[in-house]
Amino acid sequence: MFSLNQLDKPFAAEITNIDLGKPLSDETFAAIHATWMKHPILVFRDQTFDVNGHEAFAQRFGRLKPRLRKTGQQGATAAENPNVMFVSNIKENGVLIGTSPTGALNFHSDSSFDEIPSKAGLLYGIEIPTIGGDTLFVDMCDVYNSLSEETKRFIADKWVTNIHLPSLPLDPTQTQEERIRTARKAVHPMVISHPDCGLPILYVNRHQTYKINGMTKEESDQVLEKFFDLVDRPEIRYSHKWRKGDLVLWDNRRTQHGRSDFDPTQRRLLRRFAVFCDAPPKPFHVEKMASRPELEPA
Ligand SMILES: O=C(O)CCC(=O)C(=O)O
Ligand SMILES: [Fe+2]
Repeated sequence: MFSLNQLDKPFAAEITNIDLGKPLSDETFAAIHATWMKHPILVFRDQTFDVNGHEAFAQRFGRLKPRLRKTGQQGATAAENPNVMFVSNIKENGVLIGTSPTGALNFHSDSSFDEIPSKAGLLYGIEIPTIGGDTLFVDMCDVYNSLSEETKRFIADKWVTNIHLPSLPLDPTQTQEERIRTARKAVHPMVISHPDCGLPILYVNRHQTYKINGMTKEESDQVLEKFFDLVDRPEIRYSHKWRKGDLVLWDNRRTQHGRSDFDPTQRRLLRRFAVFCDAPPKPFHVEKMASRPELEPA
């Protein structure tokens, strides 16, 4: 049906001999989905679909999540389709056509600052710099499993607040306090349960997790920093070196991703669709959790 090769980490695999631009039978899609549940990072090589083919494949996974920025805003594509997003440093008429234009990116799980984040990201490589700009992936189920029993007990009943601080140039009239207060935010369990396979997943990330609820910011920073350092270890990541025509599909519940730096004078253009989760992330330790708390004032 298609060929599968494990990449240098067991959670990542490469799929060849499939054209995602052609209609896929239910049987083929079910085989892709089952493979994805075993390897939450799937790299499909040599894809040539246009934006419609890309969108049609993304829609097989569920309802598409619109991009954050509106057409005409800095960092939004000019495309009328509200679901397509570019990750790019390219400017047209002096305006960035995509988000996350330059530099390294901290590990994160897309839209974890929304009550209903995305379950899948589908990123397609169009223009690739010659060195750097790798997308880095970590399996947060593995990270959870590597924790001591004492740490697992400590985090079992915790909620965290995630916030969205945009990667684009800051509004110079806002103070940092105002940015945090007015940012898009959501409260989620620190350990979530994978909705399809029930596995425990550590759900905090350096880019978006602002605070553990019920702790002071200082206490929380100290605790979170240890988890962020665990995620940052190079030996546990799969570094995706892009080739033009790659489509990378990630399970956004189970994995986090970041990016290595690259030469800002080289063009980088990737096109992305994201798919909504079916419901807010659920706690792994339901019996230990009080009901979802209100947002704490920042
Ligand atoms: O630029 C990249 O490699 C990753 C960008 C990213 O975080 C995303 O598309 O969600
Ligand atoms: Fe992302």
